Amino acid sequence: MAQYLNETSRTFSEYLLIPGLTTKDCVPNKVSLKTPLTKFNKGEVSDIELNVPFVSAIMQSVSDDNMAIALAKNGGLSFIFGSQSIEEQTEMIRKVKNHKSGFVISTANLTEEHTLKDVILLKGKTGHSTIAITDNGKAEGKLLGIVTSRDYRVTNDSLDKKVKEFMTPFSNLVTAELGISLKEANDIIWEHKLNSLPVIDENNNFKFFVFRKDYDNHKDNPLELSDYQKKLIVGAGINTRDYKERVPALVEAGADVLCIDSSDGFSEWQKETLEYIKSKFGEKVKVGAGNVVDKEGFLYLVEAGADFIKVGVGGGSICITRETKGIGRGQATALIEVADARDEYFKETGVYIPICSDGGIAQDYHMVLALAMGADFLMMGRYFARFDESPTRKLMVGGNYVKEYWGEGSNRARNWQRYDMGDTADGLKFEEGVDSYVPYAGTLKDNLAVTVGKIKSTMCSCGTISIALLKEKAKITLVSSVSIVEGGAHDVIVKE
Ligand code: RVP
Repeated sequence: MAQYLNETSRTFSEYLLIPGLTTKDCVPNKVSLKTPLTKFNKGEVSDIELNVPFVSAIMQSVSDDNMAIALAKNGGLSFIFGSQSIEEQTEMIRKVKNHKSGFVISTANLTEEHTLKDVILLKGKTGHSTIAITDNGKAEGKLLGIVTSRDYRVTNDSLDKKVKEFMTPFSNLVTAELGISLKEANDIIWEHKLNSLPVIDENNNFKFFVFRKDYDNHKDNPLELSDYQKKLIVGAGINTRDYKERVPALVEAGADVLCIDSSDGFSEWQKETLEYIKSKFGEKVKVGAGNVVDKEGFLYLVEAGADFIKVGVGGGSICITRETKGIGRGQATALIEVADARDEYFKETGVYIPICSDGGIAQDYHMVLALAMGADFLMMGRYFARFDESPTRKLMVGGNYVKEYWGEGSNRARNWQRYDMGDTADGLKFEEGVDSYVPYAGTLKDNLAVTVGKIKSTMCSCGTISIALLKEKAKITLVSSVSIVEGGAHDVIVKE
């Protein structure tokens, strides 16, 4: 006979936190949101700790290299989507690992033999008015000069004039050597009244520009998540099909952590994938697994070697898995059970396996609830899709700016490996996700600052200044549908 669970499957909106004693030293600027990403033994710390407890979803419409750079600079981490070729995904990883704040790899480059017409066309195409002139016209060629709009007058000069006749030649340029810090580069820019400073290696090969206007944007990222070489930390999504080729390529490209991406992770495919990775690379390659929604699924993947476990089936904002397949569990209920299993496992073995609550965060306060219920960090798609840094188009719809956001199980993404049941060879049999818009919200940095501010304030109301304390001390209550009405503005006419 089927087993019936004596529970109602619940979601975050059905709970609230009860304030605890706020002591005088419990103020937002003392709150730490540091949290472990991968497993560790009692008394030790995780090899990777996030500075804010957020990771961006493994989705085409959310996590590319641009998002990964922005999020790592602000203390979180992106898992670059795996539903693309191995070459494309590794290229994105390389771009994140090679990123140096404030050091820009030039995308507008020409040779001396190009003409003023080429300069004007390139400026129109790229929007950049500073063009590097190199021996091969590429960003990594030998630097011969630069052209800026101060070097020519469109009204007077012939369009056929060669670049070498009007560029500022190398001999007249102030340059800096590779290895210089952003602060030192900025000092040179000010001292010589420059707008841009080319950085070159010992053979005069062009490496980067540092721009005057960028310094202020880049100097202030105190939460930046970087490795021992000061390179940004980045993750990558993988699947249970091509991992024998994909994983070595991602490791070689510098991915810091991997995650098997699946809507239903309680499977032998995941076990095999984990075992393969651990036997080939040992503990130096970190890999998360999921998604699961109960203790059984959690323990299965932990025993197979997972470094963290992702929780959630069917709760994503673009996800219709519950409607189409009838599988899933309320996100809060799933999380509470898995967190309990994680704590029990820790008590028995001394090994702490971080868990990630994935999907279904619709309000900022849901984030604190998820952390209080035991999540170590949260994966979000909709939240990040709204920002400038997400890879999708920004459009005007019905008088408002929106950004596109589509599920990995939608026809648009066609990520069949994520929904693979072992026999799917050539595509999705049915959709498990939708194609949608989300309201455009501006920059990641600005939005994250507000969200983090709210979380810290709630944590202080609960009398806690760390995520570990929040988990230990939080008092959580169920709310009735009537009291949910009481929680919003009610019985007043709200002014527009
Ligand atoms: P949300 O943050 O609520 O937008 O949810 C994002 C999560 O939804 C992802 O991390 C993933 O687990 C899930 N997802 C992604 N695509 C789909 C789908 O097409 N059904 N679901």
